[in-house]
Amino acid sequence: MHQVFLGIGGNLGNKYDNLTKVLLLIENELGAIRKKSSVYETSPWGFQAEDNFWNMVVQIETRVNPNKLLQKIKTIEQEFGRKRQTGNYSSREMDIDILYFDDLIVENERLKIPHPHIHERLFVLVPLAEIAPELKHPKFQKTSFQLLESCTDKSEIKKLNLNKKT
Ligand code: PH2
Ligand code: MG
Ligand code: MG
Repeated sequence: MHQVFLGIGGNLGNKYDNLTKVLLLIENELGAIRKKSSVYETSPWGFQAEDNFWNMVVQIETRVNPNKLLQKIKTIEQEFGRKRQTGNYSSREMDIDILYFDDLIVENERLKIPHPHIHERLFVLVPLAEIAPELKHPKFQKTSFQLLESCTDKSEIKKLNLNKKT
């Protein structure tokens, strides 16, 4: 079994419904969810857009290899009407990124693990440090907490209280 951390999120459509649905699809298609962060509202990183993102990080346990996992992820993203754009970042209903896959390092045209931008993004580091503060980045040899401490991203990020009955 492989331990995988996924960063998920989107800024189009019904973000609550989309996250609910993607968690089900992840459980059904990829593997059991072991840990789940809170949901964070985050401003678009690296591009301009009207709509904020909802982001979270999950830890799953899976049997499939990295290439197969990527293939399955793309199929799930398409369920949300995701259109693949080349070039710059754009708004989207759902994005699922492989952050870590065990302590594997993979770098080829199709796939880069660990995800190359983890250390630069609060929308990844904050939820990641919430569920796995001591997890070590296999390339930088730094924990999520240490990466968060040295991150220079100043984007807005706000934890949502989705279960609060007020
Ligand atoms: N994803 C991107 C680019 N920018 N910004 C936020 N806040 N959240 C994202 O998930 C995100 C982003 C590329 O995948
Ligand atoms: Mg992404
Ligand atoms: Mg992606």
